Amino acid sequence: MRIGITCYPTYGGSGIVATELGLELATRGHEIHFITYANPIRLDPGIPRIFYHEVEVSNYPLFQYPPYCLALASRMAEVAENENLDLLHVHYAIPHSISAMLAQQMMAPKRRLPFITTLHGTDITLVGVDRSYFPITKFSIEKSDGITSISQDLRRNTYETFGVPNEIRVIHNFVNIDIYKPAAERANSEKRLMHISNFRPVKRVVDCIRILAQVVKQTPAHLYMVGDGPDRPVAHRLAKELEVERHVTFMGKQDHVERIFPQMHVLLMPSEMESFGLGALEGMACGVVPVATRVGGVPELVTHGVDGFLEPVGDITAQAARVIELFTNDDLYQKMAAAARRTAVERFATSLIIPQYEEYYREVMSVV
Ligand code: GMT
Repeated sequence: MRIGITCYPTYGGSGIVATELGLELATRGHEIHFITYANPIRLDPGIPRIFYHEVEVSNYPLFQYPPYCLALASRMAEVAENENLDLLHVHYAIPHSISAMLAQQMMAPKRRLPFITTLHGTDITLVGVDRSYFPITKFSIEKSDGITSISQDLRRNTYETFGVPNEIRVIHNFVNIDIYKPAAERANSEKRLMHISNFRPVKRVVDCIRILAQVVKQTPAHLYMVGDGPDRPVAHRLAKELEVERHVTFMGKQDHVERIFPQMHVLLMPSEMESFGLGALEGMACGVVPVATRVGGVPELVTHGVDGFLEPVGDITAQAARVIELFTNDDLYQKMAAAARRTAVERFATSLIIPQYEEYYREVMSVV
């Protein structure tokens, strides 16, 4: 198949899923055309069957807001025609599915160009419910030829919020278990906690600092904060205030997280809302045990007490107690780390999930 993929290329889990999906599909013989405003993160140049088409948004003094959505639609139609694309697959509803719909209409006199929208989370739970975007998000879902959601919970939420009539296919996030894998040897001199996110308020990064402050009162630990975003300075300040600064390292944005995860022991994901929790899955594939919040689609990934722990949002004491339990009971830790890896391998490996996308593409393409 010849597939055009559009996503937010430099930021967030949806871009990572879209990029890794493109890479996996190319490995399986499909031709993948990324149509984005920047080269997607995690996409090294020169990979066979992967092409990148940049969307250029020219500015004009009249435009207070350059119309990216239109530039994207033009580019999608152009690439679809020149490269004879079978399908467009857009990640994150707004504005990508509206651009895809316009491209589809531009192509209509020549041939059918179906498009699939994958819902990732905040496109529904934050942006979609915002008053200014609600009607267009609903419309974009209704107009898509296919809709996938990354968890049952997000699917339920989408139906509840928008009351759309479409069938929504759940296709969970996935992980390449050959790239994300436990280290042959993990440094055991220091107990390592990790957090990875875009440091937005929904991630509750300051909770990580509060958890750490409780943990170090009981047992030695070091917290590695990976990523960047608006709440990073707040977390930094709190670390100083709570006098745990020397136990925290802010690592900033990292390109090769598959090299970092295997050196960690526990992943903190104290999110307010999480439609799935890709970071937790990547960690679990590396044998890192997640201590997360019981929200959204996270229980579809983490089985409490088996391959990770789930506690209420904002319950710092409960989350810290789980970390302490793991850091002071090595048998329990080893058992749960092995179970975490097993979950990634047996339920979320690319070999299990990518065929679900391929199957869905065929279904959507075959509709006449
Ligand atoms: O929250 C993020 O990290 C970014 C966000 C996005 O849309 O880019 O992530 C969402 O998509 C990920 C990949 O499908 C999911 O694993 C995350 O759970 C989801 N984030 C939220 O729902 C907050």
